[in-house]
Amino acid sequence: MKILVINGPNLNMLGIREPEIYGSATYQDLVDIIQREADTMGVEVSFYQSNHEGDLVDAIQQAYGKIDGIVINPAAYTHTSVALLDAVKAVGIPTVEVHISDPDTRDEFRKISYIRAACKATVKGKGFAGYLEAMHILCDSN
Ligand code: CA2
Repeated sequence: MKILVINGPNLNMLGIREPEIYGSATYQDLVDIIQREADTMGVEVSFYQSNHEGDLVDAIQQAYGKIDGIVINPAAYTHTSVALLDAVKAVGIPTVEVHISDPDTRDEFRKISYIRAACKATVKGKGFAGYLEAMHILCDSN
């Protein structure tokens, strides 16, 4: 089982600003936590982070035929991007949407998720543990 973990804009800044919302651990800490869980599960995991919508679309397309499941936190593009929705639909790879915070309890504009329609599940408001739950959802249904 091969899983690709995709993180969108500004998530490379984890631990640097807004610790009250996203915690004080860094993006590298997130990668390390996911890698450890993947090793325990016997899953092959790879990582991609970009601040650019088209690069995220490219990463999803490049996963076609190579990756069995995608865990994606599209960050702000959750609330704006039909392109990411279309990319996930196009490749047909089982995908789980993750949010560190719970966007539904924040600003009104965060209540919309375009990508959700193409995802098999959404995990939100569980911090970094949400990424691990997402990997388990993908593995359990594989
Ligand atoms: O809760 C999440 O994971 C979000 O996807 C994070 C996005 C936000 O736009 C979504 O509504 C919910 C923002 C990521 C920004 O990350 C930062 C990390 C550190 C400092 C500042 C921003």
